[in-house]
Amino acid sequence: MDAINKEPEALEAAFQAKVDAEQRIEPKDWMPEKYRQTLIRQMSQHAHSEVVGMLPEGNWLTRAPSLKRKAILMAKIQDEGGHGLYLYSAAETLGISRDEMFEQLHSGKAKYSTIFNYPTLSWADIGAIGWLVDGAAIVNQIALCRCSYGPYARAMIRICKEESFHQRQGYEIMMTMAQGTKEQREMAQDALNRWWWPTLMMFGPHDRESAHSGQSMKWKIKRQSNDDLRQKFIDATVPQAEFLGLRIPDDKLKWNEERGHYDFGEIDWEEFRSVVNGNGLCNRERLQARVDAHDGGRWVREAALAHAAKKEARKVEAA
Ligand code: FAQ
Repeated sequence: MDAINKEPEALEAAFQAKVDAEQRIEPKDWMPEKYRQTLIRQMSQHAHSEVVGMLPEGNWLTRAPSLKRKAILMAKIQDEGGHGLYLYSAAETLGISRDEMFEQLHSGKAKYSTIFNYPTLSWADIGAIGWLVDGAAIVNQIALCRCSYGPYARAMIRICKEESFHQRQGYEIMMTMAQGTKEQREMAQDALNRWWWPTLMMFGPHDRESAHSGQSMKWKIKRQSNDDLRQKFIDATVPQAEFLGLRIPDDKLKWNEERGHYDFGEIDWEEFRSVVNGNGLCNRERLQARVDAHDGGRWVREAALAHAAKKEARKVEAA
């Protein structure tokens, strides 16, 4: 039956049945308005995170310790920009324009990941970001490869492949430093100390506090809960830290034989809320950098539009 002739309840039931049957929802399919809005929120926040996420690493481009490290870091940062672009494009299929999404970011209405509001104080932070932040992003995004919305799931497959390279390059920096001089080992440990807890916050609040999880899991936008993904990340990362000879800054971290998982200490949720609400160490600086970049690029966008219009006019004239 044509979607137009169906009652809203029947449309919703057919939609849920499709999701339950693991069929993908595509842009032209009927979808509940709240599903569309939830995806726009999550995908645009995800895109903003990728783009703002270029800034902490960008800080070290001019100070990378060798030409090779500089070239690798440049390529990684460009990948993150590319991820933002796939995600903005995927979100546009839901009927929001890129300009609207930028406006939401620049006005402070849209969120982006808390992790990018922390400063990068030493070269070891670049290793820690690749190892931990990209590592956490992969754990979260592998689950999103099976998201019910087709364009988001497909974007995630490519993004995960690139994040996997990013994670390895970060781990390799940490390995080099952990096997280096005493000062280098101390820098690596200091970076782990500062990035560990903020990385755990990337997975969002506890399941019981998570406003959107229930509905998003039912719609198979999210396939695993915030706490399950956080645990998965910790279980995978602790042996990696041991291999580096570094200590994770959590006295409560301990393997629990019965659960088959690591137990760990409580996250400072006060700090999380404060960073979400714009009061992290770098929130203002990050947002200002994005606003300035957007304003600074205005002439390029205008010139590109003028060029396209001129080309089109010439084509019409010639015809
Ligand atoms: N930061 O009900 P929930 C990367 C907000 S990409 C800020 O649990 P949900 C690549 C949440 O938005 C990293 N806000 O929400 C890279 C919601 O607020 P709202 C980004 C957070 O959506 C690496 C409220 O709290 N990845 O790293 C955070 O079901 C290196 C309630 O929370 C993604 O965005 C947070 N950490 O679950 C780039 C992945 N956590 O909108 C450069 C896609 C929660 O009601 C360098 N997103 N909030 O005002 C997701 O998987 C989900 O959106 C979650 C949150 C899991 C983040």
